[in-house]
Amino acid sequence: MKRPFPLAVAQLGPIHLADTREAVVRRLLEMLREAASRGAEFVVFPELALTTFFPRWWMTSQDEIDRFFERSMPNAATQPLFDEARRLRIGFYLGYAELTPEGERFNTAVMVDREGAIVGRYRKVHLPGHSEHKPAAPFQHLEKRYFQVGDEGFKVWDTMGTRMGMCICNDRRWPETFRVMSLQSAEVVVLGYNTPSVNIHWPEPPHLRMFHHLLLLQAHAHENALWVGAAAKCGAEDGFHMIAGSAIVSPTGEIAAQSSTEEDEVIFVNCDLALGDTFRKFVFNFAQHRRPEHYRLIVERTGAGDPLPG
Ligand code: ING
Repeated sequence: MKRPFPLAVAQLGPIHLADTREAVVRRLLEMLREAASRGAEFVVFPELALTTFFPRWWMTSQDEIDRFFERSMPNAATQPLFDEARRLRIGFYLGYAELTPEGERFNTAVMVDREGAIVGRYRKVHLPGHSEHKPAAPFQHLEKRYFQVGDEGFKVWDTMGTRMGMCICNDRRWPETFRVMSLQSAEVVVLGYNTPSVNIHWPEPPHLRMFHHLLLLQAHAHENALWVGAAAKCGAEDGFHMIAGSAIVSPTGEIAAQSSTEEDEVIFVNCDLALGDTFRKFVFNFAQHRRPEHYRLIVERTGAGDPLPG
């Protein structure tokens, strides 16, 4: 029996330093309305969807850095998005830089239900890049400098008639991210990303950025029997290019929809959650085929490394 979950991914083109949050929210509203017109009940927006990818810039003044952070959510700039989503009865994922009342700073995403209520929050765990200035590099990647490591783990929430989890960008490169959520019976994982096309550490062939991005989404979706929705912020922000490749991936591991531009673009799939049931029952059946005691036996008998180290 089909279990429909109409999902849209709203890809954002560049956000430049000079762009205001209000201008960006107008773009998000336009895509929210398009998604609703195509029957979506949930929309995925990108990581850090309200500002340019500011970790590319070396900054020393905390006041200057904090201009990119939100002190509350929703707030004056984003309230129109929450209001319109509630009117359209659409839930959404929104990534942004969070500055807490206690002065903590996270790369955060919220999950908002169809009543416009924040039902879940995720703070990015895998912070890539570096914390010191690399003056010789063409751009910086200072997430380790501007954010703290997320302190709430990978959770799964019962909402929108399914069990849905969240992650952010670099998290998608680590198998633990999706496995921890599928062990909590997630059926859907949604994420946003800002992925530079150029590697500042070695002359990586450009095609590998997109190849690895899609490979990881497809592999982690399939091996965890998940629908995965991934929204890019992409194109050249003040001249610094980031890949697109927004996609909705099925539990089969196949790409069900993919963006074809590097601009604001909505993709949509009427996902059938029952597809995941099949793989959870006959292939990735943790209770039947993935027994923790099997791993313990291996470690006891052979002294091999713990399969789940750390
Ligand atoms: N961006 C990139 C990402 O993980 C990166 C950084 C790219 C790390 C390629 C390693 C390899 O997609 C963010 N924001 O995490």
